Amino acid sequence: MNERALQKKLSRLTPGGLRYFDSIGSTNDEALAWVGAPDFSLVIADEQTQGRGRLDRKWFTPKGSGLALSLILRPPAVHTPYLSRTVGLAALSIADACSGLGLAPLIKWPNDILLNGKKAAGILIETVWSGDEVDSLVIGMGINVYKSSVPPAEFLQFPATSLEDELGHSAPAREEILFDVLSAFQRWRERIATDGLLQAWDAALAFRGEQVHVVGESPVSGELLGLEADGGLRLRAANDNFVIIRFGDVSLRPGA
Ligand code: BT5
Repeated sequence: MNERALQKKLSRLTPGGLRYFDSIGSTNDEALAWVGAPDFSLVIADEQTQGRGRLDRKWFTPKGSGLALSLILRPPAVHTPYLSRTVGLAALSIADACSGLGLAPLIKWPNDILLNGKKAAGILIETVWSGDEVDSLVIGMGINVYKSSVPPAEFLQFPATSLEDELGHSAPAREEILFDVLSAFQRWRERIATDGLLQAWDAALAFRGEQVHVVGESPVSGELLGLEADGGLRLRAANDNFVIIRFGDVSLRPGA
């Protein structure tokens, strides 16, 4: 991957700006520090040395192995009521790119993409505020493309995989996958206010109708029913109590 090839490949998507690094700490950190970045600007790196998950967990991106990118959005005011759906836009975009390769992705709400029950991608969204208003959103996406992107098992709480592992043959060049993810993102973004987005997101959820544990500040277990309009998750807990899980630093685990 190099900057010139990326510029050429992505030109049809007219990114607001593009910063490419052979190696970086975290693309999200670079994106957060990019003052005045235009809408749909991108930070991409071949390697991250301090890649971040949620709650200061680590994200593993060895050199030449996967996609580590941060997309900067400057949301227009009309999108303000729907910004909580942004994680769905990102998850569906990665899922669409996987489907385009003949894979069968599912979204482990809120921020993971699973292939065959294993994590192939994660999303980390961070917000830059200007007073009470959202100035920009940084959407970090880490996608395991080649086998070498999969961390050693002792590094993981949940099994991981890569596109190459699941395809059973070599994966396409990362620039191709990036193009597919970003063009899907642009299509879904136009539909952020629609029921169609929610339906597609809902249909892609992993563990629907199954028992899950929600691990986080307020743990709860129940049957996963589907999404709320804001992208929150609806569960049927014990005694037919319906529980809505809003976004936050929660993780799902399958099991009764
Ligand atoms: C995430 O957090 O899944 C969000 C990951 C976002 C990474 C992107 S890469 C570009 C941008 N720049 C950054 O610095 N970050 C973003 P979370 O749900 O908290 O999951 C983190 C957990 O996933 C870790 O504790 C590990 O167990 C596991 N993990 C780490 N690297 C992985 C990998 N490459 N593949 C699968 N699992 C991984």
